Amino acid sequence: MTASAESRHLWKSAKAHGISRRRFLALLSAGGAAAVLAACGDWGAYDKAATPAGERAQPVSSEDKSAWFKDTVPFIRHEDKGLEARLENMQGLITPQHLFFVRNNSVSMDIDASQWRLAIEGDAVANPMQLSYDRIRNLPSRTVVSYLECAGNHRAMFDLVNGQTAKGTQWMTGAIGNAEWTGVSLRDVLIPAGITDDATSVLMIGQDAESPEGGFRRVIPVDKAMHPDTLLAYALNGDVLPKDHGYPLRALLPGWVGSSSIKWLSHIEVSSDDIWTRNNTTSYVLIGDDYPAQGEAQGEVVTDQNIKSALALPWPAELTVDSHRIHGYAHSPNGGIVSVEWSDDSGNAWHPATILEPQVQYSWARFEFAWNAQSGEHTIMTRATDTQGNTQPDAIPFNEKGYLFNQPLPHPVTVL
Ligand SMILES: Nc1nc2c(c(=O)[nH]1)N[C@H]1C(S)=C(S)[C@@H](COP(=O)(O)O)O[C@H]1N2
Ligand SMILES: [Mo]
Repeated sequence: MTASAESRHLWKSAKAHGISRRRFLALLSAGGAAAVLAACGDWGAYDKAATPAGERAQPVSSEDKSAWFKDTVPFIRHEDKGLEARLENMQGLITPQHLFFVRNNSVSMDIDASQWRLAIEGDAVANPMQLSYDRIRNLPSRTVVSYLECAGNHRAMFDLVNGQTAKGTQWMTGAIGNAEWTGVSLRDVLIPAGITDDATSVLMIGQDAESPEGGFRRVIPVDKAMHPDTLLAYALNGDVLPKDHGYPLRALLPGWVGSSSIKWLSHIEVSSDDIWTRNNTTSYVLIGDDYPAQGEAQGEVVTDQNIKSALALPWPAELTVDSHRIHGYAHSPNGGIVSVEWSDDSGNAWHPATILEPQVQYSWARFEFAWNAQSGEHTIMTRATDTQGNTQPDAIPFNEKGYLFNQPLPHPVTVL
């Protein structure tokens, strides 16, 4: 078929499905033939007939119940807010789900996937729709390997290393994990929903409750939303996404602050305007003398993470007098890690560590080096550099909520 014959054919079927000429043109310009076909097909209709989305799922927590589903023994527990991973428990590149940290702003949700729907709406979609779990799992799938890190990972170091306490969960180095995520590209649902040319922001809302705004939420710019590796994930390391990590569906934004990877996702609002919510005005914003306000935010809105490295050792660590294989993890949102250096004399002399392959996509890198432990008190520091030449700075300015601490960490080690 020629292009014009094809579009005549498309228009005929759109008209037969009660779609106006105006809406047809909007669909076509936003998402091409795929968007028109989706609007004609039973795509929307199928799922719209079902139970409406957004019904409150049951929170797990009550006075006598735990806020988590998973066994909390392997973790450092921060009240009901966080299960911090111990990097020293991790043996390889991929973090198994039972060692993967959890960060909840309310509690883990228990959602019945057969009742659940993902609603896609807003003024910048021509064809709002609701998708069932089965429908989403039927779409073309995509897998990415990526680390996921809380913006507040290393927050305790503002106090421990720089002597100034930041507000929030005092995470050490374990608010991070590295996993294989499988789902669908967010763009593959936004296009059939008829995302329009003037779409600016995409707000994702989780089904957890109890904040004044409703479910936990984060707005992202349309470019990040349309990146093929921005996922709606239903699987973690080849298994069904665990409840603590957002079952049935979560967002996964490689390289971005963990808080943008919304768990128990139930609503996506596509808007032609900027959207300001708690999580881009007062939370996940760098607030401090060095950070000017941005839009309605009280400082600089945190988007991507920054380059860091940490040792897979308890803090403080105890070792015997011996030669040890010391290992750890380094990661950057801007591409692969090209070097990690270590120092055991407060950063006077730096020595190269070995970077271990593979570093797939947005994965973190493993590194290791041999260290000849002599009895006494020591600190070991590490410093990573990525393919773009970003490296960990000697000092970073304070911000009130303690995000993005990435100075080299002076890891205390006692050798007996
Ligand atoms: N719905 C919802 N999504 C959420 C959160 C939340 O509390 N509710 N926490 C966010 C934060 S702050 C982080 S760091 C990551 C943690 O993901 P994980 O618990 O799967 O490790 O989830 C994000 N997504
Ligand atoms: Mo977070």
